[in-house]
Amino acid sequence: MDDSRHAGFSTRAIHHGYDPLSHGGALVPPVYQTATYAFPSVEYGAACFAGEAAGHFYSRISNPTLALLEQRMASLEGGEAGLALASGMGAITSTLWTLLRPGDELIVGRTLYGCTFAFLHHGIGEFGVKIRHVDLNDLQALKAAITPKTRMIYCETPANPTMQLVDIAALAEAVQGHDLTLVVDNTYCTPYLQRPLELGADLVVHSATKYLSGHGDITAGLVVGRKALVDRIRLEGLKDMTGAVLSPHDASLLMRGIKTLALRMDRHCANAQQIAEFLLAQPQVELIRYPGLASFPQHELASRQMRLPGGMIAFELKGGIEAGRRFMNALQLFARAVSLGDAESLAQHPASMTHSSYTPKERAEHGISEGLVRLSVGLEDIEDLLGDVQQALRAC
Ligand code: 4LM
Repeated sequence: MDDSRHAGFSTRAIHHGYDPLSHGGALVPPVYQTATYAFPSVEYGAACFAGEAAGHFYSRISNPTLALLEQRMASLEGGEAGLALASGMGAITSTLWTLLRPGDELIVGRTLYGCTFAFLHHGIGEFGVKIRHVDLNDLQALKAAITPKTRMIYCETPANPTMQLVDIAALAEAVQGHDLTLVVDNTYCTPYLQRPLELGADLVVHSATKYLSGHGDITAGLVVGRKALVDRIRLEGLKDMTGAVLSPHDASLLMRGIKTLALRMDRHCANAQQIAEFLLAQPQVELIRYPGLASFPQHELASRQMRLPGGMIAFELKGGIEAGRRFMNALQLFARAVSLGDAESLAQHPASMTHSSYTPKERAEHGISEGLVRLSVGLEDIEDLLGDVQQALRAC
């Protein structure tokens, strides 16, 4: 089934853009493991380089296996075009290096993944781009922060690791008419749970290392949005600046993961909801942030913006960082590991791991408490996961 544009989410995740009968009947798309491409003539090669012919000419720029992945992801996110890259950081840096210039201003959400924060403050921020953190749900503060030099607004929702949400539709409406690009990191949700482009964002970026691949065996990144923007990121950011190229073999593994995305996300969310409800009822728990709990401050927004509340939980124990350490060290089924979205359940400590690129003062300013524990709830049997959390809590 090649023309699956109007089919359902999972049908497109499995079939979009590929017809086995055009590939010798191969049910699974072939892996074009090639760096370069033979031209039928000098003139054709020159036309490819001039952008006048659509053919592939070097795999740093495009490759048929990646092109299929890009087309499929564009369909799932509801965007015109996609771009596959070697990691989430490859996607983020290629996008920002392309769209920002010295003197430009960038407004970002209050909290971001640690390496994104480091790239802003110690990377592009040192090349003349001014970074302002703003609570993007405070539209008055946002409007006050926008200047004629503001070229981009960038956020994560839910934010890693605080779980704070941004109302994407309200944000897009508030910045309408300004000459800027609204970029949303959709890693925590995937297009199965949330589609920022349909809510008014211009670009979506992903760490496809997480739920999209789903099996913890590759690093990958994606950008999706309007073709003109994505083409620029391909030809400037990826080709000339970062060179963060995804390997064709990893693109094939990523497409394999995406086929089961909806099934896996349903299970991640169902498991996380039960663990969150269990934790909420425990006397040792000081606070818990999970969008599926009625006590979550943005529960109504979560129900409106996300199909399901996701597989990530942030919580803190009454005993603070020491109790958190004891809890994590006592876990037997959850692995103590960074990353997220794998079949395996993972637990990590943002202050000393994923967000250690913030100084303690910066963590306090950006709402990341030292005792916060982050869970990426996997696909195991819920009874086993609850049993593990229960026995680890006894150690606190
Ligand atoms: C982690 N995260 O949190 P690559 N955007 C978001 C992320 O969470 C990440 C990236 C981008 C974690 C990695 C160790 C919201 C990463 C960066 O790791 O470059 O694919 O993605 O545990």
